[in-house]
Amino acid sequence: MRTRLLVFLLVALSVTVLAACEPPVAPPPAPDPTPTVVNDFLVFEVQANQNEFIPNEFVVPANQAVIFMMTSVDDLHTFTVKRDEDAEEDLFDLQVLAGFTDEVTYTFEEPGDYYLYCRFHEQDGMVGTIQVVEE
Ligand SMILES: [Cu+2]
Repeated sequence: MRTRLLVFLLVALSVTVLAACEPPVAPPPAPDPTPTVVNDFLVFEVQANQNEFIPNEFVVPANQAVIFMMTSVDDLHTFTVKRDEDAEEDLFDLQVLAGFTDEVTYTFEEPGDYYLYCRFHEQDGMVGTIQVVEE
């Protein structure tokens, strides 16, 4: 019984050591597209990488406070939203530096499709949709 515990501990220790030695070469895994609920906020994780939002489509209930938490992998990106593509004003504009994660909190009131874009890479197709649905 003692031996078994010792073997287990040794294996656990070597796995930990190996994990710590792994070089940080692999790109970070894509975020889970399913939002989580934290203190009545609906939290969406987003990744900005190679001029793409991952994911780039979101479904949000109206009148629900949401948090978009974006990690930028490779560049300065923004998570900027307007009522639609032709709207003059942004509803909000989150800027995230390469290697950082930041968040914005917003409550959409009117159902419909909202336009998501990156101010620096919209021309490169870095756009998306936030679909606000009835509660
Ligand atoms: Cu960008």
